[in-house]
Amino acid sequence: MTNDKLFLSALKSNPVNRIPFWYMRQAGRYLPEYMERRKTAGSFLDLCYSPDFAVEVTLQPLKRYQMDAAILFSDILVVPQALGQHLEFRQGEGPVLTPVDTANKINGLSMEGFHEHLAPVYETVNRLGAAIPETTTLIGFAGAPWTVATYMVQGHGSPDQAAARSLAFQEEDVFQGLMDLLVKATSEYLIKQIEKGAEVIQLFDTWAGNLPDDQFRKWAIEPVKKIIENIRVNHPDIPIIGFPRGAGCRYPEYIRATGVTAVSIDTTLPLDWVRDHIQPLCPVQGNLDPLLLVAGGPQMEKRVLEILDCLSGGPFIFNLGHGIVPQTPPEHVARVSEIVREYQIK
Ligand code: 1CP
Repeated sequence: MTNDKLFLSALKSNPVNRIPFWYMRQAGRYLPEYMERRKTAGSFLDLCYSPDFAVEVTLQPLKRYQMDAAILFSDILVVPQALGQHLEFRQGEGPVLTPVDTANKINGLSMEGFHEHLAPVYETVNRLGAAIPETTTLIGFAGAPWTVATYMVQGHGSPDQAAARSLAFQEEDVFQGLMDLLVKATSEYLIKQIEKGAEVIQLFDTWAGNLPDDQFRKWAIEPVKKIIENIRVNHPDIPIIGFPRGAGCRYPEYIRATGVTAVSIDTTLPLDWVRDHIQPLCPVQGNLDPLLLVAGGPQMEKRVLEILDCLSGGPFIFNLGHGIVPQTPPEHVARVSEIVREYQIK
């Protein structure tokens, strides 16, 4: 055993005496204290850009469940906003942006004022380093360019990301221009987070799974590979977790080609396949279905143990296969946390 924090040990494939855990979207609407703070802050974006509130909200789940990692409270869409795109979060509707779907509109985006706009986020990261418990690891994050672009081009979330996929097919050069800008912006954004104290980075590619394989290489693998190269120039050892959600059998190619340190796996991957084909390549994080966390009871508990039994023999971090949903009962999060904390590695 080393003196490393548990989560960092698992990311280095070092031995651990229990399985570290945290949950995607661990801060947010399922917590009454979050809803209370959002009300007084004004809006979701007001929370993201207020270091006082963002620190408080990041810490809320840790106080209840003592996860091994804290994730910066922010959103992947602050990056397009910092590039000059209009963004709002409407109650019950999710994010709404003014679509950038032509060469002209994409050329209207710029990095001028980018870091000034994001200064409150950097300040939050800086303060979190001192605010989290000593054994907890601080995760910084960004959306991967493909996923961020799907919102930028369409102007809102969509089940099929049709606007971005169409633009990429019909006007590849224009779309490439947007992706190049996102690679540059995201690299700089993450490097600043690391300089301010983020100890691990996670890149969320929520919509990677919808790309055909040639497009997956071009828009999910290539940009992430470049971002990782840019980060590693000055931060060669920073652990970077990739989450190419829905990538299925393309996970091994993604791991080899991008150079990620570890992957977060979604709910669809068979556990024994992950053990045999992914864990030999890198540490794995995942993958309880967030809707089982809503359901609770014996079904949830049985699955938590199945995941632990199958994956705890290799480098593993317990997590969900996607983010916590608002209707999740906090007691179920408490129960899963207890099971994982008490689990004896065989
Ligand atoms: O209070 C509210 O109403 C806002 C709800 C909310 C929260 C709590 C949104 C709006 N974003 C967040 C925080 C957030 N988002 C975090 C930090 C907190 C944590 O993880 O504990 C992170 C890492 C994200 C990342 C994010 N935002 C992703 C990637 C991961 C994923 O969940 O797939 C995506 C796709 C977004 C966009 C987004 N932001 C918010 C919503 C409702 C959405 C999704 C819209 C859609 O479904 O298309």
